[in-house]
Amino acid sequence: MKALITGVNGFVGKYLSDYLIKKSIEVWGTTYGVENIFNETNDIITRELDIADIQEVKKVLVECKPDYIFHLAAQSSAAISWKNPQLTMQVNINGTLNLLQSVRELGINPRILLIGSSEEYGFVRPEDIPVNEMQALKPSNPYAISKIAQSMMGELYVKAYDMDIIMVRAFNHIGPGQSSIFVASDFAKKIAEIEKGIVQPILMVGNLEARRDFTDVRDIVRAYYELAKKGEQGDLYNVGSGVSYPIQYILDTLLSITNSKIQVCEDFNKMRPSDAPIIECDNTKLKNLTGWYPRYVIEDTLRDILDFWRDNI
Ligand code: A2R
Repeated sequence: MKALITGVNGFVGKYLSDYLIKKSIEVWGTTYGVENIFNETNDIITRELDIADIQEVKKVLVECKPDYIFHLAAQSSAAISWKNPQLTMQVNINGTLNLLQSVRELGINPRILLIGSSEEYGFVRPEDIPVNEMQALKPSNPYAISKIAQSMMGELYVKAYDMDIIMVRAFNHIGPGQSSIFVASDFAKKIAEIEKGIVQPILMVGNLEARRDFTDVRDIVRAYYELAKKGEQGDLYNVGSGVSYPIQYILDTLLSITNSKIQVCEDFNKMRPSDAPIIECDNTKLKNLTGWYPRYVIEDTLRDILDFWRDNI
């Protein structure tokens, strides 16, 4: 079995590649932009690829001939999608189209997982919690729209060309190695900097009341693998723990692990008044199909994130 992971150098790609290798799957990965962190001991065959270039996409597919494609390559930040909506659409929509078209034109038939986001649901009313796959889509940023377009293209290619595609909506995932533009990593990195005396012992925070469904990235990649094995062609699955925590809990847990005395201050620039108060995943469909459940408890995940920053600052 051979799997191609686009965006293997990203946060999720590193964990997914490790997991697939442990399952004795031959892993190929495409890298972009950053220095290639993989070397031969990682057992991954890597190719540089700009997903926006269809000729490059075809070249990689011809060479690799994957049984599975995990399409992770993306402009993955909602915040950056406001600053650069064109780039977001180019990478997330055209990039996905390049992948689907290339597979079709080459006449190969790998199983493809298109990784979307809970951002596609957008503003969810508390009475619609937990969010299942039938929830109306009310995107509130360009990134969310790009991922909706991706899912719709996926569905269309299944119907029109009978391609073997599965769509995923992943809820917030966290873990060691995530960029500090995401909340848990942001807090943990600051705490590690405070512990080392690099910055003043003050932590600036945004809205602490919003509740989000946080899942450990190591559980997320296990769900992707299960869906690649057992998902129904053309179906769409939520991936998330099913439990939501207030951001306040993330903060309090991290503060309880450090010995540093830290002052917490509100930063009005980090407040997003349009945020949905609560987002929680209905993962019934995933659970019924695969028996998946999250194995990591959030307190352990947060400790691992803080330890990561302690080691990497
Ligand atoms: O921007 P970079 O240098 O970090 O590279 C990212 C890569 N990427 C691309 N690959 C090929 N062609 C492009 N034009 C292109 N632009 C960006 O995709 C990065 O290595 C990878 C995405 O990784 P992360 O940003 O770390 O996202 P994460 O958290 O691993 O999420 C995986 C998937 C994404 O589709 C998200 O939208 C979704 O899960 O939630």
